[in-house]
Amino acid sequence: MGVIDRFSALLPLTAATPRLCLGEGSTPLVALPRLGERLGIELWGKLEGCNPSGSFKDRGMVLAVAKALEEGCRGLICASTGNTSASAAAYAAAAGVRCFVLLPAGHVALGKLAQALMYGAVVIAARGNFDRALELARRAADERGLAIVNSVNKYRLIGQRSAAWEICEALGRAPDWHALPVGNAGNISAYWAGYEEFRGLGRISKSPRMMGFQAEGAAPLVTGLPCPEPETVATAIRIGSPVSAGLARAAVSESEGEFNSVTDGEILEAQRLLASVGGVFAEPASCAPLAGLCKLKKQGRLPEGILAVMTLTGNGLKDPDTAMSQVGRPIEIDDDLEDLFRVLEQ
Ligand code: AN7
Repeated sequence: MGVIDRFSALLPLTAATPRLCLGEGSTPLVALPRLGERLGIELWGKLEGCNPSGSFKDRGMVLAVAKALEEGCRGLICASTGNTSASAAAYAAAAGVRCFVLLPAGHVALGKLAQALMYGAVVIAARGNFDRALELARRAADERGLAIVNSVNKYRLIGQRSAAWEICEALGRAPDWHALPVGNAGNISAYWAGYEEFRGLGRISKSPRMMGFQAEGAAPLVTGLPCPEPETVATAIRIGSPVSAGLARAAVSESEGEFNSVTDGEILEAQRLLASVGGVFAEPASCAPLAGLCKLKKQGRLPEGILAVMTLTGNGLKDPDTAMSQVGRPIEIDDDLEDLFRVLEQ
């Protein structure tokens, strides 16, 4: 069952909305006891990399594309740091509509590029950053009658609320803290809306503190200043002027949460930690929250014993280059038992 069928009662569907589905949503919420012990908290990870295109984007994309089909669209367009394009391209393929994706040239992880091309989208590498590519996509959508499937499309964030609902259903409550990476700031806004909606329905009694983590080189919500030249190894969140900045600021202030930034070094260290101590391989952007929790722990600002959920937004396999730049190479041996024993004894 996908997001549309599982949450049909909570989504703006009509009889004419196609029940599009690639098996998105219902992702694992896993306890991370070894990491939690180090941090002195009860830590859980929502594995959004298990979605069909390997990131959380599928939750909102399925609804955005279904509604675009319902409205008779001629084609889809988006700008993307990579994951939105992979997701849009996948649902466009499944729905049989054309898809144009604008990517910041040279700054998209290899796996995401492979996905968009393989799903058959028209892939356009625009020289310039994501923020500029999004402006172009919005103009083109307006002037050429294409459906824009970035998070300026309201259905994207409505569909993304489903992750918060799943967490509440799985835990039987909301976490004390919810930590996630922030780029264009849509996801943190969607989670907050999802939690608040469940609180309004009496399904939870309290919403979590929303903790948003940005990369230091692309942290406009932390500094409060525009960031015209965003730069970070976490290319997914290499965004300087977040479209949903206002919603995200409201989410953080209403929930008494905060925005914070982490360095690229801290992000990469957290990526290795999550994989080697947690058993979860997530892409660099997804590791900003763990980096942030580690930073707060060091500063003595992480309350003991709280229940915290991190959204692990994208699969680690999407960015093999960044992963391989941090790890060693395999130990090569001849196909010989003595050779193998020498390694086992090292
Ligand atoms: C793995 O694909 O913006 O704060 O164009 O791919 O809701 O933008 C991706 C964003 C976090 C940030 N983690 O979420 C895009 C794009 C991963 C991401 C974010 C993104 P938002």
